[in-house]
Amino acid sequence: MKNKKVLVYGTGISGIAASALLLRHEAQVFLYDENENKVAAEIAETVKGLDEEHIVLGSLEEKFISSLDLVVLSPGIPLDNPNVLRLKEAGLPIWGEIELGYYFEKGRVLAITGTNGKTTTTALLGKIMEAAYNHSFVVGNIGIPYTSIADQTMEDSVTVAEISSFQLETAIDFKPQVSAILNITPDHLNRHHTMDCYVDAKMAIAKNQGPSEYMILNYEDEILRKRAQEVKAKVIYFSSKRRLEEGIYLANDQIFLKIGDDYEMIAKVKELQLIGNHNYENVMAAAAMAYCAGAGVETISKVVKEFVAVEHRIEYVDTVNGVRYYNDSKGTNPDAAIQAIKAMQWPTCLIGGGYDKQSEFDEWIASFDGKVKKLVLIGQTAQKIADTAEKMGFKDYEFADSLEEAVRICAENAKSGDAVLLSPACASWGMFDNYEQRGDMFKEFVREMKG
Ligand code: UMA
Repeated sequence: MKNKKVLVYGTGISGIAASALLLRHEAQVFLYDENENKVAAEIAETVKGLDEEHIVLGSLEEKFISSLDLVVLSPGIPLDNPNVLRLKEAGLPIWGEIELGYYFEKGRVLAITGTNGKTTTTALLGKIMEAAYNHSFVVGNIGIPYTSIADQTMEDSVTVAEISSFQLETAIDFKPQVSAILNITPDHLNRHHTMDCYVDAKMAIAKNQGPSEYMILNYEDEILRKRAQEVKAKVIYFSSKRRLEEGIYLANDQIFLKIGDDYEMIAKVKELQLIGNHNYENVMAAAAMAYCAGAGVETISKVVKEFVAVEHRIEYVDTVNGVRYYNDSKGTNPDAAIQAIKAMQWPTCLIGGGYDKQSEFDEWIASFDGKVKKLVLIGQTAQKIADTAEKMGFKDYEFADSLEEAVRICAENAKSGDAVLLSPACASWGMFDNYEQRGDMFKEFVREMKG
């Protein structure tokens, strides 16, 4: 990278970490953002060694483009963005931030993707690796850019990476020792345009793997079972519905691992702190990945039993006036939000709506199944969801102008013994910076009510 002139595209956490990494390796970095209202001096302060002259905002000049050697894209930038197309036409290599991290990787990588459950599975696998090996890292879509640690990796370190479909679009040589796709249901169709393109992006996690690597797949996901035929890695399945001849599966409320000569019971589900069938699938995927990466069954079994839910994913907040409040801000698509509704065992006031990713909400509303007594809608998709609710005969909805108002409406409608659930089925963008901020604000409003 020394003396290479690199354009780092996007000034979010990926762009900041990628720029710092490149500067440490003596590249000539230009950090770029399309948003011309950003303040160059403020951005420069986020990266050690980067001055204001190396921050580029707004449009990109042809002469400047032709002087570049490499482009590093943040995951939020679509490949059909007009600027990206210009950079490509200029013949520049376009690397994703993950690819740049991988370029500096010295150890092994275990990578997880899927529509839902990625963060929980990544966090759990990270804990197993921490218990099993001396040096491990947890990175990626979970909120820690790969490039922030990539040059600290060692020959004997293990990097556990949550990788989104956005990040996989720009993977080139990225090759995990063990990969996993947990499930695939429609999501991010505004970015990928078609379901086939979305599935292709996810499958790219295994494109460089060969017979010495492993891929863990959900046997109950028909798309994945079909696409497994094209995988060159050794495929190991998990299933929450049937006993498998080889793989990891749930039977009689116990998780069994049956791979090669090993046949072990990993845990009884009542020993786990995680609840819900989707979480048992996450545990099975993490356990299978850990096993294929060489961790011992005893360690796997111990850590999966100790592991507690991650923040913003069906996270219990508090009980106020007898009403339980749950934060599922990470429920950013209908399928994830359905899992949260399934986990509720009480009449529930639900807060939904947000950024429009062109999802359909029929199945989400069908999953209410008499359990949701009130739906409070916020954000760009509020009217679309209301129209779907009307179509499906669900009339107990109301609109709110802010999350705070939505929490207040729920509190007024919930009785002692009920639950209030923030599980929007939509991304947070437009109203919030990210889902963490949305979840944190929800928790703050709940705490204010409690006084
Ligand atoms: N920008 C442009 N042009 C565009 C779009 C964005 O210039 O067309 C600029 C914005 O002005 C902004 C910057 O790009 O300054 C933001 O870059 P980014 O959106 O890639 O955000 P980061 O802060 O770098 O965070 C990204 C991931 N964000 C997205 O994929 C949208 C984070 O995932 C991830 O945690 C982080 O990298 C570290 O790897 C978040 C996410 O929402 C959690 N992911 C989606 C999801 O989980 O559903 C995929």
